[in-house]
Amino acid sequence: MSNKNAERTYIMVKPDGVQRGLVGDIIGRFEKRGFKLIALKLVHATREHLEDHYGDLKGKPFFPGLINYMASGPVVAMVWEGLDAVKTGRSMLGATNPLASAPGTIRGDYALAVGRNICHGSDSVENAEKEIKLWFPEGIVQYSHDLAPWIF
Ligand code: RTP
Repeated sequence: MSNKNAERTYIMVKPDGVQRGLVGDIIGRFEKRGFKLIALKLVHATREHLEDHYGDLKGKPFFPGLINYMASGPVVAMVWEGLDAVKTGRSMLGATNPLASAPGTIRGDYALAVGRNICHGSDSVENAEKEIKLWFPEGIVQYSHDLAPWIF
């Protein structure tokens, strides 16, 4: 049975988010919301790796441009854990097209173009599991916030 309190999602700051210095803001939003940071690394991904990540979109007219964009610089790969993390993570990111993203969301606050939309978030628990395995094949450090009783 799934435990929504311990749900995990894969969140990635895309190359434009890294270049624009938005990494700290994005991490801060997830921390302040109450999610637990489970894994984090800076990666300049290969085209093959990105084609695996976006495998479902192969054949879309924007696919080559998407791979060029994602391969243009390092990304920040993260796993966040907490209550309903997949759905809540997507709502914090905003709509795929920033022009349709509400103010207060990451894309709604910082982006205008669908081809430069700053961040990625898993769209289902099943895809989150696949993406976490793809980006963190080495596994994830386990730790408990319970060890730090001053964190609420
Ligand atoms: P993501 O996977 O990056 O979180 O985005 P998403 O689920 O919200 O949207 P998806 O349809 O999976 O598209 C993946 C990424 O492809 C780029 N895109 N460009 N030019 C276009 O029409 C177009 N449509 C999508 C965006 O960077 C989108 O986030």
